[in-house]
Amino acid sequence: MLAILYDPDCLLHETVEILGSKLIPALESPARLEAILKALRLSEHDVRTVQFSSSTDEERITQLLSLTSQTHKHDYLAHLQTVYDEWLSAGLIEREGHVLPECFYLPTSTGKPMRPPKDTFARAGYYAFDMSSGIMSESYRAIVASANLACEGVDMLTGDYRKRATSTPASSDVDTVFALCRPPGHHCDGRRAGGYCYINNAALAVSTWRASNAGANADVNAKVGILDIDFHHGNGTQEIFYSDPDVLYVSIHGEDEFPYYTGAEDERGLGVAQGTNVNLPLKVGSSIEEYTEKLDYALTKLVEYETEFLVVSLGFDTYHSDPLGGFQIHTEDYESIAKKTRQSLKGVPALILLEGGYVIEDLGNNVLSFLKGWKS
Ligand code: Q9C
Ligand code: ZN
Repeated sequence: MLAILYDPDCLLHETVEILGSKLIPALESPARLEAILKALRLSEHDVRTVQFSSSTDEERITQLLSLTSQTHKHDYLAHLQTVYDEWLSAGLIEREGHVLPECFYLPTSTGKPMRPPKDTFARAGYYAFDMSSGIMSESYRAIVASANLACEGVDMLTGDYRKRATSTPASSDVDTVFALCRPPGHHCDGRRAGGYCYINNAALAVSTWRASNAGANADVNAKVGILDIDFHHGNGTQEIFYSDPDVLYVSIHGEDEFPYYTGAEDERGLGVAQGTNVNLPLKVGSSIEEYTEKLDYALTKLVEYETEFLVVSLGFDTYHSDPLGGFQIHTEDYESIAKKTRQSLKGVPALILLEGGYVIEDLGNNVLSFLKGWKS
């Protein structure tokens, strides 16, 4: 059975970005999620709503933060929570304003360790790598709500969700959860935001999965496979698991596209994790046939690895008319992509996390097409 998870607070984050020399509403907008919800509700899909901010369960809140801290630096998380208020008090922005960095952290030859600057204005650039990760008044609430969906999704797959929420039917045999995360996560590397991402939801899912295994005296090092099929390379996810042999990260993405400095084939993982990072860059303009070849290879890798838990970083910016993408992929193709993936990894519990996808008009249908293929 497939369950879909949504948190209304994910709609609250609404920031701006630079296009050319103009400040515009960020393409990663609440309208994306609204379009998906509308399509799901008009179809037979049941969407389960959770609202993290209304949770009074102190233990749960502590748990989410502690799981996030396993892959994200404490000072970075604190920055996400406080920077808007600090900028407001310092008179750097108005109430409707957005925190946007001026100057990014520079690697130097001094041998000095990275250290956050004292000045709150300067700190914005220390904790980001681009200008597509603005922060406004409600951002933190949405960021945490989005992250929590990844956590809840894992809990549903492991049965921990049932233990906490007694109202949930005891016999739910959920083997796939689609978490409607917004903001997305795969560009965040645990110490800085970028590419519309603030917390790496996929990394949090892995931590949650391991914590559940530990609690159940099961194998904490159970093998996790991450299939990243957003148009962009998931530099953040790659970075977080680059030395971890128990996570296989496989990504199909536009060659030489954003985030530009990562995603090459020769990035294969470090030390004992050599071979557990697989980048499959594909030329801009590639067809679904060319895409499918890469996908088949990616799935073979995930099967050979003996993936026990699958995380799919799912972006719809591979769509032919996406303003940030560049593949020739159409609505019906998502059905075959999903079907192939599910068939290759039959029986493996799967958490699907929403990443990018910016053609609002077609986003709903693209999601429905993917779900149709997954369930077939
Ligand atoms: N002025 C994801 O798809 N650059 N992120 C946008 C527009 C950032 C994409 C530039 C693209 C980030 C999750
Ligand atoms: Zn993307």
